[in-house]
Amino acid sequence: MISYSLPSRKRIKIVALILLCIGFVLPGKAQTGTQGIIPQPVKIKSDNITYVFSREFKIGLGPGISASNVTFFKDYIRLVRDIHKTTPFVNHKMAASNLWLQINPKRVSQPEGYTLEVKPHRITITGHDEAGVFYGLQSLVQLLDINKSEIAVKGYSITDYPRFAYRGMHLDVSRHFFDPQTIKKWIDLLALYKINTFHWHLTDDQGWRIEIKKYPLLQSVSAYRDETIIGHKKDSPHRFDGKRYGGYYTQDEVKDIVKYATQRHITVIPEIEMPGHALAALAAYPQLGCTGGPYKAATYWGIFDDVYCAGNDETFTFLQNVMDEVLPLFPSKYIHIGGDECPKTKWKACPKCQKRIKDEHLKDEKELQSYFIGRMEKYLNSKGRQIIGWDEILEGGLTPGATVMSWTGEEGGIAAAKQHHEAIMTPEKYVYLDYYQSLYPAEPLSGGGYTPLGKVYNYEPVTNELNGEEAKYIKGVQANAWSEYMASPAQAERQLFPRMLALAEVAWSPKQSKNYDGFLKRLRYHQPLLNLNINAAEVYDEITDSVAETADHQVALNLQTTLPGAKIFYTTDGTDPGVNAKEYGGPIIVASTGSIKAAVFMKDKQVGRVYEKSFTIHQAIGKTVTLKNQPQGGYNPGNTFGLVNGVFGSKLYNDGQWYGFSGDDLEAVVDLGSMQNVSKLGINILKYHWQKMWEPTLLTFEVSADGTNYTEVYRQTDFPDNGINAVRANIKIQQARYIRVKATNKGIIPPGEYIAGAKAWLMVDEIIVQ
Ligand code: TNX
Repeated sequence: MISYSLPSRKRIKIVALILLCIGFVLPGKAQTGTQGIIPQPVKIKSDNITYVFSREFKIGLGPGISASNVTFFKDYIRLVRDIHKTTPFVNHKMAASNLWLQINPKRVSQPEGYTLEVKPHRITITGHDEAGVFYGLQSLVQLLDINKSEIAVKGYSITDYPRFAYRGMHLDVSRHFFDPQTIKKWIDLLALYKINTFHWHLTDDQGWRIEIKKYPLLQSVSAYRDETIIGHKKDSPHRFDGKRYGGYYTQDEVKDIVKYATQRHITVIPEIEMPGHALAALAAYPQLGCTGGPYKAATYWGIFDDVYCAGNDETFTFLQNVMDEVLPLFPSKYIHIGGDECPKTKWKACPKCQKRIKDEHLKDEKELQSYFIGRMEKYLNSKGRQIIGWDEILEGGLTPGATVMSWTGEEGGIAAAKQHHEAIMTPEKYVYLDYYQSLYPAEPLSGGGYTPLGKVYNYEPVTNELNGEEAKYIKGVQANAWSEYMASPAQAERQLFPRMLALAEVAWSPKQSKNYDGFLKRLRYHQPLLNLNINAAEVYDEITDSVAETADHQVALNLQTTLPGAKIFYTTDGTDPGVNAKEYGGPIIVASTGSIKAAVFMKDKQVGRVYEKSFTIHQAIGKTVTLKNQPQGGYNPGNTFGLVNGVFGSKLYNDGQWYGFSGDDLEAVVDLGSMQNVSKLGINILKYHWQKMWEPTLLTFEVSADGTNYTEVYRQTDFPDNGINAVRANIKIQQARYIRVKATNKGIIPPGEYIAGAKAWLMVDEIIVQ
């Protein structure tokens, strides 16, 4: 029986035809050759023999190996086999087998490890355990040469085992729902790349997605929202599609998916969010919120003040009853209880929560969060399970057996490991697959950050801040797929693949064998994504750039492509570049205002899309800038040149151009180096209240001859545009050497606004002097 998740040959042919017709060269895809394995094995040797698959291909299963291990392999062979349709036949005798599978923990000592030997007469996989045998098969799938009329595989000798025991992939099904068939298709992909944990984010503000029989309103009310925001949450005013949206997995569907995953050596960890991200549940059971409601499942993305009431015992009864139905469906040792992004505003004003703080002798609302998590942990421990929570469970103290999933940075994981708690590294900066993978303007709408393939690939989960003993508590690594901007399986696949393959290599391969160019070489030859009809993004070889300062303080644009042997051609006159344009041969000095367009070419054919960057060249370019307060977090480009480099931060706000000050003011002084005529001053201010980015309450420009005595020449208090506010002040022409820009941060986000009470970000870029 062929699994329905594999696409038909016809669809593959159509995909191949479309790829041929769109006229781009998809590097490697049309070529034959050694694909290599992703993730890179510990040891791999090849020789000159070739094993050709016979018509009656027989797979032999040694003792202890269940036939379910070969299901995917058999389906894949059937899918790609050109000349005949016979399904491989399974037996139990080595002598009668073309492919022999066996378990031998003495020969392979590492759990989940395997050896794979391709000899002229037989292929043999020896696993430490069944998982090892299974992973050997996944490697074999990736080595198959299917470009000829028969399937063949070169002679290989492989020894392989994982670096980390926990190799995870997360999927949010609350913001967007993916049907069981799609989930199974992706589970096949996880298995193919040796990821062994599927973290299933089942509940959130925008929808509750698992059937709980005791609480039928979770199905009829919480599983649906009235409508869904259109576009990015930062856009204002919010626009909606007016369409009711929802769905949930029945317990039978959940069981079926867990079984499907288990057969592929994948543990499914369910996440039931608490105490925050709970709006969908509160919509059905408003008595579980501090104010009693009414509540509605959220129709846009973000953080919401209404959370489970921590003072109400009924909340715990509800969550325990939910767990009583969840636990039998998921045999995993770990249960994820969320714990992230729980605003404390409602708890502060809630008499029940305040009484709980008093009765339990807690210091504050942070400790109340810790009490909440601890109470649920005790319950789950009594049922033989351990909890995992996002790093905010460190607030108010870690509960005894908690494993920390470190997402806001690496600090949470480091802190947990130092306290000898297990940690799983999932820092958003490196492994969030909802973030942009390309900064090209044509890139589909994504979350707020920038995590291109190379950044995911080069992430190192064990930081040198940990000593050898502490490092053992880093159990592994996971990539997260939050689905706000993944409305369809095709959109999700474009975000997940190939970045998930990079994560797989981080999780499995030895640290010393990691090599991004080597990974890309294997990726470009990689057949399975194409064969399995995965809508993988092909943008990784497109141009990336950096804007640098030359020794004489000019602006230099560096362009790169990771495609070996490719050339970059560019223009400065606004036309699209062809092979007759200028060939890029090193930094382009940008001396005048205008835009540079460029594209990658391989043997005279364009690869990917056209790159474009605009420059505004003005008097402050490359001049010394002194900042009173330093920019912070993801909005600290690490130098001041970006403020005077001629490149403006874009609406994406993730392009490394913006300087962000959380709660702090901007005070910048530009030294022009000499007295100069000045007639126009400018700055860009980014205002996205739904992204906590606020305009200043006051902006002033001042000029000075000596850097001590300043004269104010301009002030502005209104910044009406949602998005980029381009401040351009024409001033009375005068001589000055120093320009001072002051912008007063909004401070604390006011009541009634999104994330009221938090510090506002003041976002600025490019100080323009003309
Ligand atoms: C933060 S990561 C969240 C999610 C969002 C995500 C978007 C985490 C534990 N919480 O609720 O979907 O950012 O990137």
